[in-house]
Amino acid sequence: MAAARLNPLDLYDVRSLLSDEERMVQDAVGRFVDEKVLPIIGDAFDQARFPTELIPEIASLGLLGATIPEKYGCAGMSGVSYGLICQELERGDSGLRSFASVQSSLVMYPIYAYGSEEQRMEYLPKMAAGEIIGCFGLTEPHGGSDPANMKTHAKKDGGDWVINGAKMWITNGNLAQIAVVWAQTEDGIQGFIVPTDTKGFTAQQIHKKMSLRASVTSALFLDNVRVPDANRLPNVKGLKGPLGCLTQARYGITWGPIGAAQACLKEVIDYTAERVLFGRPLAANQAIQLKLADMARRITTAQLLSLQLGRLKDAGAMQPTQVSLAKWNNCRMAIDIARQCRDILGGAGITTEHTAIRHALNLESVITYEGTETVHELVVGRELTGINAF
Ligand code: TGC
Ligand code: FAD
Repeated sequence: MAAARLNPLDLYDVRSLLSDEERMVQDAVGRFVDEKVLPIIGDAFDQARFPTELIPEIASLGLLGATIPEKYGCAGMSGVSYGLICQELERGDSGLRSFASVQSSLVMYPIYAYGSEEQRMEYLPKMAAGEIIGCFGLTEPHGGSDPANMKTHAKKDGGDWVINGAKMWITNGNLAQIAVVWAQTEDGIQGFIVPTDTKGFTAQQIHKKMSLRASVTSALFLDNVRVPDANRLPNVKGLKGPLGCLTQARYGITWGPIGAAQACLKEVIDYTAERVLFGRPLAANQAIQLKLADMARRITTAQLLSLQLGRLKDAGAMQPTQVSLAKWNNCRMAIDIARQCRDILGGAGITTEHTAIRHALNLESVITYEGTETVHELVVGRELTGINAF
């Protein structure tokens, strides 16, 4: 009797390791992506347009700030569920996952983890509902890998803070009603909630992007922006504040590229079965099967890595170095697979009628933001040797 066929996108049945609730979350987001995202995302990418019309449904599915407790209007899901949300959204497009990552891990998380109870109550329910969109300003034009060398500064002036500086490559910048801005102060780096309609605050959208085209990316300028002390995040000082947010977002990003790689592999499995060259399906060639097998091996490895990371996160034991290893591995896995799938599609692979080139181009950003591949390799190297090579 022939063995039952395995799921080519989940060869180790990682889904069987999920709880019922986690499977339900994955199915709900998967349906949303199949029905609402995939039909429009190729055109949105071509038009360099973030599909804002999807925000209400993303919010009503509980995908914004998903791990934050229900008390704040959020869904109170597990870290693994959050990972699955990222995986499914990025199966649609990295831009959509970026939107959710920034809102959830980079804006709602610091308000939840470092904010006052008043700040949590004021912002989190509205952000979960998609009524307030946020952006996260850490990177500056002179070099994002080294945020300790930050030039943006905030000066105390009576009961206010006056912020001056510039931020670069900021996701959601021109969509946002609030920005979490990190600035140097006399007491070290601190975070401020800055309403984007504050006098002196400007967001300028970055155009000509060949990557993350279905996402808004902006430069922020702060010219004597004045906010009250009530807008400072009171419970953290120092670089560990923004780096703590990055750990949350990077965790989600370990899952996202799995979805992008699955989308690409699925597309070429179907394509190579149908395309006939030299009198046989493309898939009948050893050279093609070796490539497909290698993709499945790398996706499986990434799935197991992220799931174990998620279990560590939910047990409160996840370490930043472990996140770096998975972010590095899974982004590299996905970009290699997307590029190879583009090649297997031949000429057809160069248009957005197929998904591989869109994912490959998007992954150029994903492997760069939230710490470049080199940064994460060096974090792991530092852990192994005890020597800081930065
Ligand atoms: P270092 O001396 O290592 O650490 C300073 C303090 O921070 C603590 N820490 C962390 N805490 C939480 N999570 C982490 N990942 C942490 N890493 C370090 C550390 O314990 C220390 O605390 P304390 O109490 O001793 O003060 O700092 P360093 O300057 O040596 O860091 C080096 C390096 C290169 C690792 C760091 O600067 C870095 O990660 N650079 C990359 C910057 C980056 O990733 N930027 C991302 C910007 S946001 C973005 O890209 C959003 S894209 C989103 C989207 O669209 O999806
Ligand atoms: P640099 O830091 O100048 O690095 C340039 C090169 O030098 C890289 O290859 C890097 O790996 C290498 N390098 C750096 N240090 C070393 C070293 N010690 N040894 C060897 N090589 C090294 N930032 C935000 O704050 N908020 C956002 O919402 C946000 N969204 C983004 C969205 C997009 C689409 C993109 C592309 C970026 C976004 N970023 C955001 C910024 C992102 O985090 C930075 O681009 C990233 O951290 C790298 O910084 P950089 O671009 O200044 O490159």
